[in-house]
Order: sequence, then C-alpha cells, then structure tokens
Amino acid sequence: MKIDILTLFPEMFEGPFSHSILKRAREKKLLQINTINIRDFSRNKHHTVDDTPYGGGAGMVMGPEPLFECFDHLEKIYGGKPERVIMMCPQGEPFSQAYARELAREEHLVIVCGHYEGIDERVREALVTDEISIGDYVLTGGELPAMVVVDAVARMIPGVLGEAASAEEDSFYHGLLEYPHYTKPRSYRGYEVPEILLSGHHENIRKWRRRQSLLRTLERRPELLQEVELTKEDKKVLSELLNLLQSLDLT
Ligand code: 4GN
Repeated sequence: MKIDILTLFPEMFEGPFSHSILKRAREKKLLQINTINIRDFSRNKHHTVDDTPYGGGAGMVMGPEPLFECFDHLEKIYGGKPERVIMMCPQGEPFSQAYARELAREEHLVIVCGHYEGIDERVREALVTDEISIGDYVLTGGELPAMVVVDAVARMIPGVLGEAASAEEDSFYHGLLEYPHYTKPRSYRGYEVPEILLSGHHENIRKWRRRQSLLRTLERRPELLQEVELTKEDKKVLSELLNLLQSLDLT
C-alpha cells in the first residue's frame, strides 16, 4: 500500500513510522509512506497557505490553491485521480476497526491534514472522498489523527503483523473486548496467573478466554454486544449469568 500524506509539518511523521512494526512493514515494502509539504505548492511570495475567513471571525483558514495544486501534482504522478482521499476532521465519520479493515484493502490512500481553524470548504467539496474523525475532541492539526489511521490500517495489511501476532485475535476484530493476557513469572508479588492457563488444556483455555471477553465486554462496553454475532456457546454463558442474577434477591 502507498500512502501520500499532505501536511504542513512533514517532520512530525518521521518518528512514529520509524519504529517497530511500521518500520519493518516499510522495509518489507508492504507499506510506502510519502509526505508532501503543502507549503511547497504555495505560489505567493512568502509561501503562505492560510488567510482570514470570509464573513469575518477569529483565526485563519487554509486556502484552496496549494491543496488543489498538490492534487494536480499527484494526478500527474499517478496518471489519474486518487481513489480514496481522506481528510482528518472532528466532523468526520467515526473511525473504527471496521473502517481500518476496509481501508487496508486499498492500494493507494491520500490523507489531508488540516491546521488553523479549518480548510476552505471547496477542498472538501472537490477533492475529498472520506472525512474521518478519531474521536469527539479537537486537536491543533490533523497530523496526529492521520498517524492513528495509518497505524490502524497498516497492521491490517496482510504480512505486516508476524504470523504469531495475528490481527484476528484483537479486541474489536470480532466485536468483543480482548481477554486478559499473562506471561512468566507465574507468581509475582503475590499476584497469580489464573490456574487454567497453566493447565495445558487448550479447549478449556479457549472457553475461559471467550468467557473473559464476553464478561469484559458486558461490563465495560455493553453496547458492543448489540453488534457482535454471538455463538451458541456465548449465549449459554450469558444466559447462565442472567439466571444467576435472577436467582439473587436484588430488592
Ligand atoms: C481531526 C482533526 C481532531 C480530529 C483535528 C479528530 C484539525 N482535530 N477528532 N484538528 O479526528 C480544523 C482544521 C481542525 C483541521 C482540524
């Protein structure tokens, strides 16, 4: 996958994509990340990219010209319009694991990172296909959200995670929260690893983990259970819990 990131601060991207799994993905050429400095496409004397808003008000707005010219440049390189152009903004579609999985199937993504009070609406109108928000809060720029999206998408690309660490075991992949993990030592400062994980009984371990996932989801994010496809076994776990609760005198 190739990702072009349009930003006023390309240096911000040097760190996060140069370590660990994303570093290896780039080395293996599974992921190619290219930053483009929007300022390089400003044609005015001082290379400015923003101006005061029409209609008045505080702050500055990123003008359309450098961004449209950036896209002319991309069109020339690729010999056509990019299929997927993402803009990071608080009013966008909420980002999710499902969204990341969908984007991971694309060959090419363009991500536009805004700054200041906003970007001229005509950029959105003419150039953007997907507006994405990583959560209900406002940041000073679209760079950090873009990094979040790139990371989540990259790890869904086949081959990026090692065979051992598969994305299919994650929280959210199957719509449930993750079960708890343990490693050595088996006893530490009085905290013990659950006995069942030491038993070597794979079927019991699988059942225990699934149960933990279900109970955690029920406790912390009950709304997720509405969306997930529950197995017969899951329903049994939950109905037994319900029976237990109903047998208690809760008045
Ligand atoms: C995205 C962008 C938050 C998000 C952003 C988000 C930059 N803040 N929740 N800030 O995904 C006005 C122009 C604010 C760019 C934008």
